[in-house]
Amino acid sequence: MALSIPVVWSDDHRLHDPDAEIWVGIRTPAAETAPRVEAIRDALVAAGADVVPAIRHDDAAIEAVHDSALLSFLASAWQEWERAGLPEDPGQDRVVPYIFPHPGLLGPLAPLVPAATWARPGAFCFDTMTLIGPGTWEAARGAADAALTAADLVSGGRSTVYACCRPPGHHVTRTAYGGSCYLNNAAIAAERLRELGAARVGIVDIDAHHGNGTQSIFWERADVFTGSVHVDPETGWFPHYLGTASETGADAVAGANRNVPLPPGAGDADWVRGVEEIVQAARSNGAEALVLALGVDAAGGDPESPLQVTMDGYREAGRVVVNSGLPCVVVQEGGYDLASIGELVLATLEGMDA
Ligand code: SP5
Ligand code: ZN
Repeated sequence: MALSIPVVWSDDHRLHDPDAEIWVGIRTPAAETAPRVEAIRDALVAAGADVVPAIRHDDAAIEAVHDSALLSFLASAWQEWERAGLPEDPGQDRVVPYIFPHPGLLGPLAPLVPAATWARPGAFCFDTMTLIGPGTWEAARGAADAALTAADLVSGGRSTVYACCRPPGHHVTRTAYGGSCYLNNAAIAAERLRELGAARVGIVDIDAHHGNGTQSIFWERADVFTGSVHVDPETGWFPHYLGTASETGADAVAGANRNVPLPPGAGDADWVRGVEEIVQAARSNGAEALVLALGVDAAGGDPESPLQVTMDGYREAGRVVVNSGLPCVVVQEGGYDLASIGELVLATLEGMDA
């Protein structure tokens, strides 16, 4: 039987080619590449899914989540980099930060706005791995539009809609990008669901990495529950500085965030239990709709994480989410093994398909 869940898609993702990640100062090949979502789309179309084009939404839907200074930086970063001549001298063809307005640098002082183009990215980016090139902004905008279009369809009565977002989004906070992400597509979808009538929304993040950006954006919010099951950052994994179980949301809304960190090597049993725990917590928080931040990098074959989830594990996670009885926007996050990524997303959506 054909997959009945629609796939929202933007061709604009192809405009984004980060090419590389700068890790410990070394330029290494990018893991987050265009063939990722092309492989996902091919697998879903082969399973009979309908492809729906992403509809352009007003900036207001994105400004509901992100600081305007971050958005104007992202929209103009590449053009400014090029105008400053940096691709020729010193020969850097992507926007990369080099100095950061670290709290330890500034103490009580407010940062200056740097006069040098090459000093500005550090004010908005928290790592060196998330490069900006000529089409990055258009692609990120297209991914956000895909998430918004999926949220519109779910608000209009569809029970499950999949947004094939690229670049991914869950590491981006209100004010800073990183982790191969530029706009927080899941957070943008959640705010859209609220705007269109859901009083409370739950975000269930099953990417292998902690959804730090989503957690941060809704930290003080009772009306958007956030939960993440991920490889324990305290065992040496990105985002390294946060993502523990003790992070439960601001005091006034304690319990509105739930983290389930797992040890490297954890497989289906522990991971699916973590997904259940988060879905249950979202329900307890009164969620009327869900956003599933679907990273398939927790799979055993993925090069970016040590978790060992199988195809059946992802299928079971899909069932757990749909058994909540809540409508759900599914947003693509990570997943880097080109050979299996399409089948992993398909397995998850099959688990969700009525
Ligand atoms: C959306 C998502 O899954 N983002 C994950 C970003 C985590 N990347 C951290 C990579 C850490 C260093 N890996 C070394 C490989 C160098 N190419
Ligand atoms: Zn990830």
